[in-house]
Formats: sequence, C-alpha cells, structure tokens
Amino acid sequence: MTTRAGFIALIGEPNAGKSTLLNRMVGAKVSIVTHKVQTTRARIRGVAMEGDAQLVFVDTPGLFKPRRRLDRAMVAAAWGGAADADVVVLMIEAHRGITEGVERILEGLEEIGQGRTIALAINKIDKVPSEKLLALTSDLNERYPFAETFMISAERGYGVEDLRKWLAAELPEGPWLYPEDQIADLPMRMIAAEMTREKLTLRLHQELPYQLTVETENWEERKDGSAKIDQVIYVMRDGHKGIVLGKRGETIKAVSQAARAELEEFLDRKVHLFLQVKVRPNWLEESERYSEMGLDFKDGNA
Ligand SMILES: Nc1nc2c(ncn2[C@@H]2O[C@H](COP(=O)(O)OP(=O)(O)OP(=O)(O)O)[C@@H](O)[C@H]2O)c(=O)[nH]1
Ligand SMILES: [Mg+2]
Repeated sequence: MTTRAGFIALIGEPNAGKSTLLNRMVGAKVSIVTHKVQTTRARIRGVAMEGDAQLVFVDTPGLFKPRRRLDRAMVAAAWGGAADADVVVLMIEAHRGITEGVERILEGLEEIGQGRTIALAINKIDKVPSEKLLALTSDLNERYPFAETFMISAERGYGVEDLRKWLAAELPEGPWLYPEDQIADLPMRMIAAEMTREKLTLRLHQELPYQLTVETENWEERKDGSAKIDQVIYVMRDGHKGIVLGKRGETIKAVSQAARAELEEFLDRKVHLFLQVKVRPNWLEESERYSEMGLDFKDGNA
C-alpha cells in the first residue's frame, strides 16, 4: 500500500470559514467557530483520512492588518503555517469577493507560493447566486495562478468531498504522521480553554472578546471517571471583570454551563468546570500568555 501524508494550511481573511472547514474535514469540532472576526488565535492541527492518505489540516488565524502585539503574533503564526505546509488553501468569502484584505494576502502569496501548491476555495457559496461565482473565479485566477479552484460551503458541506479528494492526491508519498484514530494535535487543556473562550466571545460585545484570554490551570482526573477542570479568564480591567461575571454572576454561569456541556460531549464523560476571572492589565505583553496559546512571543515584536 502506498500511503500519502502531508500538511494542508487553510489561510484567509478573518471569518472566511477556515475553522468551519477544518472541523468538517476532521468530522469533529476541534477548532472554535464564531460569527466574529479573529476567533482563531493560533495554529490548530486536525487530522483527516482520505483513502490511503492522511491529511493534516492546519487551521490558522485570519490574516489582517495587525495593530497589537497579539495581532502580530497571530498573523505571523498564519503565514508560518502556510510556509510550512505542503499545500495551501486560500479561502475567500464568495459574497465579499476581492477585498483590500484579499489583495494583501495575494501579494503575500507571491512570496511563499514559490514551489508550493496553492489552491483557491471560494467559500459560503450558499450566500450568492452561481453566476457571480464564475466572474469571481476568473478574477482571482487572473491575479494568482492557483493550482485549482473549488467552490464550497464549509458550513453545509457542498464541494468539500471534491476538495478533500483533490488534496489527498496532491500530498507526497510517505508514512502517516499521526495514529489513524487521532483527530487533533493540540493539548486537551488548550481545547478546553478554547471552548470557554468561544462561549465568552459569543456572549460578550465589542472589544471585550479581544481583550481576554482563557487558560486551563488545573486538570484533575477523578476516581469516578469525571474530570475537574479549573480555568482562569484573564481580563485587562476591573470593569471587564464585572461584565464577564454579569449581574449576579449570570454571564459567567451561562458561559460555564455552555462550555461544560460541550466539553462533556467532546470527552464523553462528566466534567466539573470552575472558572475564575482575574484582572491582569498587562497580559497582552506577557510571554507566558503567548506560550499558553501556542504563539511565539517574539513574533509579536517588530
Ligand atoms: N453561510 C455560510 N456561513 C459560513 C460558511 N462557512 C463558515 N460560515 C460562518 O462564518 C463564520 C466564521 O467562520 P469561522 O470558521 O470561525 O471562520 P474563520 O476563518 O476560522 O475565522 P477566524 O478564526 O476569525 O480567522 C461563522 O459564523 C460560520 O458559521 C458557509 O459555507 N456558509
Ligand atoms: Mg478560525
């Protein structure tokens, strides 16, 4: 049997649907998804099988014009993911087309594209009439010589099978990189922290989701088969702490319940989740916070 294996980086603007596609390819929710931009902060690997090929998908943070140290580290992680991959899939939102952000990414591709297979996936085709897609496809292919173009809906699953089959054939021959039954390469404590961050992002408004981070501080396996998980939510100001807690603790309670339910489903066992909110005005400048997220602190420099 000839096996194939390799890394496939999903890149694109924030909100393009990269994490949605990764989850669909893997068949489980390993990367968090929200309707807000800049949800994913680090590289997240998910593993999918297609025949004799093992496809290691690398979900990356969205590419945007960075302002803060965290933004810069995120964008560096995304380009780094593309540079390390065997195949890169650029995801574009069908209804938004070629935005300024997309133009910038196309320029970046010129640099990392040398000798690498780059495919185009026009996502969210459920949102636009098919006539529009043809024009967008030819516009994009005029700007960059994509190896192939796919029209997909990551959310509904349209076109995803074709994309997976094509990607499998593009990967180099070689032994599998992970055990056949492994679906993610991310510490469980980090997946758990991400689940809580997703629920916070969905509930909190404006800038607040971008000014907090979640870390799993302690994970205890109990004799009865359940897990006790302690997490800390770092916020930047006292006022933020009050908002995260909510009136009579209602917000944090709802977040905790939603995150726990998802964790229990993922782990298939009972979970006791304890959340604590700590004010840490300078967490965005602390290297430890970055290593916990799986980001390079130094990339935030410059
Ligand atoms: N209508 C539609 N919505 C989609 C599709 N794919 C993803 N979405 C939605 O688009 C939003 C963003 O999806 P994500 O997967 O979080 O996007 P992302 O590219 O990972 O975003 P960042 O992590 O912020 O870079 C979510 O609300 C998804 O449900 C699709 O095919 N059709
Ligand atoms: Mg994402």
